[in-house]
Amino acid sequence: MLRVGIVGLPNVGKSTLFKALTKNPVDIANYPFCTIEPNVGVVRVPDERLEKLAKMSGSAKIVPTVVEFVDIAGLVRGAAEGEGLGNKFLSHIREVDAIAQVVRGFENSDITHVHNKIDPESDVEVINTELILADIETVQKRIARLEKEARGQDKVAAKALEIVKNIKNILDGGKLASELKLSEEDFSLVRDIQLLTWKPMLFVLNTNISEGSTFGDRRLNLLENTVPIDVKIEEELSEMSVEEAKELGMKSNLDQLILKAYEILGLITFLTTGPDETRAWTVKKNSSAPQAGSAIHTDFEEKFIRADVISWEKLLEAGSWASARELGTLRTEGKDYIVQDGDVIEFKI
Ligand SMILES: Nc1nc2c(ncn2[C@@H]2O[C@H](COP(=O)(O)OP(=O)(O)OP(=O)(O)O)[C@@H](O)[C@H]2O)c(=O)[nH]1
Ligand SMILES: [Mg+2]
Repeated sequence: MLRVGIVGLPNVGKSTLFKALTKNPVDIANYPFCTIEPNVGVVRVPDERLEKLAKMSGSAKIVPTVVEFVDIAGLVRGAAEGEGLGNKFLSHIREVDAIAQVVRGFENSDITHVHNKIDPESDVEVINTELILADIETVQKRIARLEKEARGQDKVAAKALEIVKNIKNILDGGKLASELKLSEEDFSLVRDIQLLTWKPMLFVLNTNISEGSTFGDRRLNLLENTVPIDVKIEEELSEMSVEEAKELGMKSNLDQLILKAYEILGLITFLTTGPDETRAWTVKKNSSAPQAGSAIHTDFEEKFIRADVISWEKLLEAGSWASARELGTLRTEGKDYIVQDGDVIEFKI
C-alpha cells in the first residue's frame, strides 16, 4: 500500500489533519512534540465512477482504492543533527512514498508557533533544509563507498560516483534532489540511495480559507502542489453528518488533498465491475496490461493472454458489457497495451 507521510513543524495541525482524514482519534494538543510515535491510517480515494458502474452492474459491493497516511512527529531546525526527535523521525519519513508537508497559515495567538511568527515560506525552508541536510549525510556516505569501488577500475562505480556528486552539488545549493533531472539509465545506478528529497511532495496550507487568508493567496502563487485546507474546520466536519454539514453550509476540501496525493505518487486507477463487486485498482502510470493485472493477482502478469478494455464512460453509455461488445466499443488488447486511468478491464488468463 502506498504511504503518504504528514510532515511539518511541531504544532501546525498535522495530527488534526490526520484525524480528519482517517477518523482515527489521536492525541492533539497545543504544545510542540505532542506526537512522537507515528499514527497510521487508511483513507479511501474518492471516486464517483465506482457508484455509477456499481449501479449499472448491480454490484453487491464497492471496493475503493486506498492510500495510507502516516502522522509523523514535528520536525525542527537541527533535526538532521539530532535536535528535537532528530534522526528518529527522519527515519519515519524514509518509510513513506510521498510527503504531505503541513504549513501553518492561520493566525491565532493562543496556538504556539515554534518560531513565534506566521511565515509559511520560512517554515517550508526550515523543513526542506532538514530533509536536504539528512540527504547530504546519506550521499556523503555513498560517495565515500563509491570512491573506494571506483579506485578498483570499476566503471559502473565511477559512473555512479559522478552522478552522486552531481546530486550532492544540488543539495549543497539548498535544493531538493528531485530538482536534478536524471535519465532513466543514470537513475537506475543510484536509485537504491533512497533520498528523502526524491520523494514527491505536496503542501497543505493550513489556513482559514473562509476568511480569505492573504498567506493562502501568496503561497498558492509560489508553490506547486499546494492544497489550502482549514484543518480545524475539517476536524469539525469529520465529526458531523453530511446533512449537518450541508445545513451549516460547510464543505470539505479533503478529497482534493487525497486526489493530489494520488496524483503526485504517479498513480492511476483502473476498474473492474460485475455482480459481485465494482472495484478500483491502483497502478503506476504507464503500466502495461499484464503489469496492471498483477495488481489483482500476482499470477496475472505471467499468465496474461489478453484483456477486454473499455473506458468507464463508454461502458456506461452502452449500459452493459454485452451491449458494449455488440456496439464494438469494447476492445481486445494485448500485452503491450498501456493502461489508462478510468479503463474498465476484464483480464483473460
Ligand atoms: N485555530 C486553529 N487551530 C488549529 C488549527 N489546526 C490545528 N490547530 C490547533 O493547533 C494545536 C496543535 O495541533 P496538532 O494537530 O496537535 O499539531 P501537530 O502538528 O500534530 O503537532 P505535533 O504533534 O506536536 O508536532 C491544537 O491545539 C489544534 O487544535 C487551525 O486550522 N486553526
Ligand atoms: Mg501531532
